[in-house]
Amino acid sequence: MPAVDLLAGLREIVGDTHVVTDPDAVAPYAQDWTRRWHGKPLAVVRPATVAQVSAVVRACAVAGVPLVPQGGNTGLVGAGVPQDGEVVLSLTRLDSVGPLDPLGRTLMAGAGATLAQTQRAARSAGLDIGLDFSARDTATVGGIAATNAGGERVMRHGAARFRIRGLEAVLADGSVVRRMSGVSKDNTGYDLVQLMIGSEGTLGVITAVQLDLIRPHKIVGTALVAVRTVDDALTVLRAVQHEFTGLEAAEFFHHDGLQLVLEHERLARPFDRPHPLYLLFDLADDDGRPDTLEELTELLAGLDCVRDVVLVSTAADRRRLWELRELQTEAISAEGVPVKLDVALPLNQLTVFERRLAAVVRSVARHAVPILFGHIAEGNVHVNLLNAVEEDAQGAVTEAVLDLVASLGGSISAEHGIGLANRRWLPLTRSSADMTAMRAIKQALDPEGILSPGRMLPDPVETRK
Ligand code: 2HG
Ligand code: ZN
Repeated sequence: MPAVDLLAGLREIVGDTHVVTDPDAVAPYAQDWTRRWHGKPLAVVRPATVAQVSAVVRACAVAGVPLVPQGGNTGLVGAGVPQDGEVVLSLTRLDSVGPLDPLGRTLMAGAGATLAQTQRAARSAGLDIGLDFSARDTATVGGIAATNAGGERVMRHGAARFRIRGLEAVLADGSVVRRMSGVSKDNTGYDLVQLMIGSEGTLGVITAVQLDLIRPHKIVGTALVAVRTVDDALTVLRAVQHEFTGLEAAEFFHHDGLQLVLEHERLARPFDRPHPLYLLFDLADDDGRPDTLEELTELLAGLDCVRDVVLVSTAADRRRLWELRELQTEAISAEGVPVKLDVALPLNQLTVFERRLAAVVRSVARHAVPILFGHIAEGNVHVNLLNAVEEDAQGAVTEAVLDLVASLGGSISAEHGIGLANRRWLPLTRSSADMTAMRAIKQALDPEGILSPGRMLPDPVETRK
């Protein structure tokens, strides 16, 4: 079918104004947040209901034109960015939130609802989503499900797949699967919900999500602890975990990243003098002990590896400390387009990784500046490399770092996904049996390759070198 016929068909389904082809209007959908991934889509289509999504998918399938689902476009691996000629299926108009079931502790949300909207809805009922990260005002729950997003609360509440009880998705032929009974025990056949989660738009278009709510603990204190090494940070973490049960989040960043945040965001320095590494954590009131903060102060004062501490308890002070961590992504992007890698190491290999990384990067990109930060409890390091995009044009820098990660038994994608950015390196940590099984699933659910082709799975002929 010629492109004009497809566009006419799409206009009939969603209305003229929601088939966008004007280049200026298309631009925000055609490029990712980091400015590294972009393409020229045939059109951006903005359906408002699952029936319209289904009809759009069917029309694209009949025309043989591939489509890429897109939520808030905050992804970092190019999974939701169009390649030339594709249709962008924007889900932001499916933004309903509710109903909330306080008894079964679930919250329904359309794929286009933002994380912040669902957080507000859950909190107004004294509950929470158990998921949080800095892109909360833009990232959508459909994208969060499609990428199995992680973030800052994973150590306590798990990644997205642990926080989602059910979902609705449109398959490649336009049919709709809906598993949203809310029943928390359900062993009825293959778990299509979990299969869709983390499939990055390659197996289906997620249109709605049923979130599994938690009863939040009150955060009594947030600490920023200055230490020298990652091992020191882990020592502090273990000591806190040994003494208290309510550790809610544990993050780390280095002095160079902090410096960028302070410069770009014009924030006040947390300590009088610089330190090599900072551990940031939230402590919740699980133990119900009246003197938790005093006990924590005493515990930290007794640890030799602690060089300095800021311990706060009010919401405003806590936010100020968290900004030092959460604004790293923006501060780095303000410096330039980074090569972004998102890896996880076994905790006992974190120090080795950090120690070897600089030399490994320097061997392929002499001018690269690595900025490391992340979620220390999961060994999740966000490796941001400034001044490295050119040397990475053929993937040399990425390959060097991911080889190191794989050799240390780590994961080459901890929470951002595979998308376009990492697909070449999937076989580094996935066996040929794994790859064959994954290809068979893709082939079974999307035989014509309509949904996000080329994302996640490398072409069979694509080799690493
Ligand atoms: C975070 O933890 C996000 O802030 C983004 O996962 C990480 O910018 C990054 O590399
Ligand atoms: Zn992260």
